[in-house]
Amino acid sequence: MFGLSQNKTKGWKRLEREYKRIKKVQMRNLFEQDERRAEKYTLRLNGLTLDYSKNRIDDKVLSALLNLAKERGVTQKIKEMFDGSKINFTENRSVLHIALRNRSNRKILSDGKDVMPQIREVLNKMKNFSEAVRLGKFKGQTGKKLTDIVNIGIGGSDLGPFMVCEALKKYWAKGIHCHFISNIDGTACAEVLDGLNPETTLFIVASKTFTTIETLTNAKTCRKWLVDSLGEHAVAKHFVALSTNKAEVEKFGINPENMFEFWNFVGGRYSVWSAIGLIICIAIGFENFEKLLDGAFAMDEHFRKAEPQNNMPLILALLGVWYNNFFNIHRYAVIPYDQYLQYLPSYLQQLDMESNGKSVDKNNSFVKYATGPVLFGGAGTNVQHSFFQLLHQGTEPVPVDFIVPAISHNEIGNHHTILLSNVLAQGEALMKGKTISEATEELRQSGKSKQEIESLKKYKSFTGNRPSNTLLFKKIDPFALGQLIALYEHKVFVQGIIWNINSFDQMGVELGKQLALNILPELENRAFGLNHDVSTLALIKEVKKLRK
Ligand code: G6Q
Repeated sequence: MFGLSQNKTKGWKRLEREYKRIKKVQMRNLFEQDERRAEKYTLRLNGLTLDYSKNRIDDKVLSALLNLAKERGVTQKIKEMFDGSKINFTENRSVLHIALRNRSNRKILSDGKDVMPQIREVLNKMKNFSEAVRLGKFKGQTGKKLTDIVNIGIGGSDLGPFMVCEALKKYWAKGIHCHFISNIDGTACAEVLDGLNPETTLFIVASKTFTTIETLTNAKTCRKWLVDSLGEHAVAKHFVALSTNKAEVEKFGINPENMFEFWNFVGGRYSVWSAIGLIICIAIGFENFEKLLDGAFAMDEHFRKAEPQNNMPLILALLGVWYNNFFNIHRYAVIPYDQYLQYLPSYLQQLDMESNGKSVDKNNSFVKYATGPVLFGGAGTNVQHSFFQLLHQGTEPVPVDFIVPAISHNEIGNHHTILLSNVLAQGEALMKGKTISEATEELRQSGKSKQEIESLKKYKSFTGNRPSNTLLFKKIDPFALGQLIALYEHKVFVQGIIWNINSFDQMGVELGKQLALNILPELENRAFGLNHDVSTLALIKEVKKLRK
């Protein structure tokens, strides 16, 4: 399958044979045959447990999957990332989000230069600034404490800080409130600004390139809102920037002293560990932000050093490949059973789908196999009452990752034990299902007539044999969250290696941006009859009519 000819490799063919062998095997039988199955297919790391026993695998499958990883040179590729090789080859860049959370004294090189000193310098600046804001030492223009922090950014400059701030809400400093403006839709701005006091508001403009139209437009609107009330001078006290682009930051009117730098070796969707995390530092304190980095670093070290069969991100990645390429299931769901993690699926959606939604391989050929799957999800138990019907009885299985903190930050009555019983039951139900004879027996016991049983038994049956992973840990805290995010980052990376694609560019985002720039002048009556298809032309006309 790989290389210019895209011929199937030996390892790939071996997995195809394994698939033919195992496709009819029921997981419930595998559990019956092997009492040690759960223990055998469980990995543990710093309080994080991955139970992957409810997958359609056995030792032979696992060994064939690990063989594929070996064949694809995964270990070497991991080393290349950590060594700063330019693995983002379409943009000629190193991929060094791992350096942002390197908590050791190890040097990490990009272009032969150790990147650690500059990373530590920015971290220090983030520490000082966030502490000054939290303590009320860095004040607004009129001398008041800054209590409302607004992050203006989109995509990678929004989803990470937003998800982490929400996940760690219990750690927010008293009296500090975080807000996020992302969408170009004026509603996003209006809803956040409504009710805020300019004197106590700090805006963080987060943009790696500082050219993103949504972010700059939102930032300009917020700037005007502030200046209208406090005057031009106030900008220095109420605006900071997070960016790689000093020139554009200055052009926008933010003093470079108020800029927190990061670098091109940090991809947008991997940037939560960089200056992009400033709002997190202000909300939860720098010490807690460091714990987030510690968690990610612990996962990095594990990923770098653990043997393949014990390597959590690697195993998760291989299971994903198993379903995607051999069972032809091109989707999966991530379901956190914790309200604070409700935005994790959206965050992971970008991480996975922007990284591996690619169809040209590293040899410049179109791939002939499936790459990144569709990821979706939502918080349990809510989603049990919406799309779980399809997960249980739809025509195609959807592998699920259940994310489960054993303790809630809000242990009220028995809420959390009910929640836990639900998540454990879902995994069990998906795996076991309910045979027609079991459904028949259940209906009989409930007193249904023969005729009723006949007409209902199929509707009441479940095929089961539907895979899930369970990621269990004590409580959602900064360290646990750091570990979890890094786990998925590395999983996505390994899958990119297997599929021979570049997980670190995002050319697909560009086309829509280009075309929007072409349509804007028409909507604003600055140009007419540009080159569009007839459907788009008709829609432009209609939109203009409605807006008259
Ligand atoms: C992420 C993408 C993308 C990016 C946004 C915002 O990996 O590159 O989501 O983060 O387009 O870009 P800026 O930070 O440059 O505004």
